[in-house]
Amino acid sequence: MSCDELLESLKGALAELDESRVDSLTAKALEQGCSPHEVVERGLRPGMQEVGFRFERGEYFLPELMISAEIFNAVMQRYILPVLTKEQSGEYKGRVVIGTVRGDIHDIGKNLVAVMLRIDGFEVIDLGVDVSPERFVEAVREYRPDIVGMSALLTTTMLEMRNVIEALRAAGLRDSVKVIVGGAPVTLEFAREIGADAYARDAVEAVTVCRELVKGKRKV
Ligand code: B1M
Repeated sequence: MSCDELLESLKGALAELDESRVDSLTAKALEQGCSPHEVVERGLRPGMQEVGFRFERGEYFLPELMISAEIFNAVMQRYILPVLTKEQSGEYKGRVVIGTVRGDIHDIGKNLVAVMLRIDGFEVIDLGVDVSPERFVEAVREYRPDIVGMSALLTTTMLEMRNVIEALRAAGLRDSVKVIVGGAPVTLEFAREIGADAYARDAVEAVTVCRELVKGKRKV
């Protein structure tokens, strides 16, 4: 099977919540030479999206969403992270405070962004999920990061990103950090509208964008 075919099957296996097939197809795809990034972005992430569509259509319920997250995390731990961490660059790039915004407990994408940033040489302070604007402000005071990263997966919680930016402004800290936002419902237009400095569609792009942000080049 070609890489494309393997990744298509991987997407289907995750959508079906077939853990052993997800496991074996991930291993095969990596053996075949598909990059870990391709496996995640063209196999696993579309599989998760399909789980989401089935949830919307009433074919899946909350337990299936939770199972999909467990399967995703298991193959990340078993196959993807060991390959990625071998690629560690080591050179220090800067400090990032990251979190999933208030009201939102989705953390798979945020964790992936945090891992990729660490591998690239960023120091990452991960505030976890359901992070209030006050907590972001406190963390900026405490850690003095170069960048604040926010993730949101719900159309309702993405609005919290604006509140964080406003809270940073009110605390007189907005100019001391660059702000990057991301997550499935977030767009470049939304990032511009709320006054973020940058947006990234996936974890690899987040790394490239953060590198540019620390060099002071990028403004959305
Ligand atoms: Co929920 N969920 N969920 N869920 N869930 C979605 C997001 C949903 C789209 C499913 C659907 O209906 N189609 C839908 C939101 C609809 C909407 O708002 N329009 C939804 C819903 C409704 C809910 C609940 C409300 C369900 C309920 O309770 N009735 C509930 C909300 C809980 C809450 O947060 N308050 C809920 C709960 C859950 C679980 C806890 C069961 C579980 C999450 C487990 C966990 O994260 N630990 C879950 C899951 C698994 C999903 C789906 C199926 C998968 C999400 C995922 O992990 N994707 C999701 C469907 C979907 O995504 N389309 C869905 C894989 C991950 C690698 O991709 O997170 O997009 P993603 O991250 C990407 C990019 O977005 C980007 O890079 C990442 C890597 O490429 N990125 C960034 C992310 N953050 C970034 C930050 C950056 C830059 C890039 O800079 C800082």
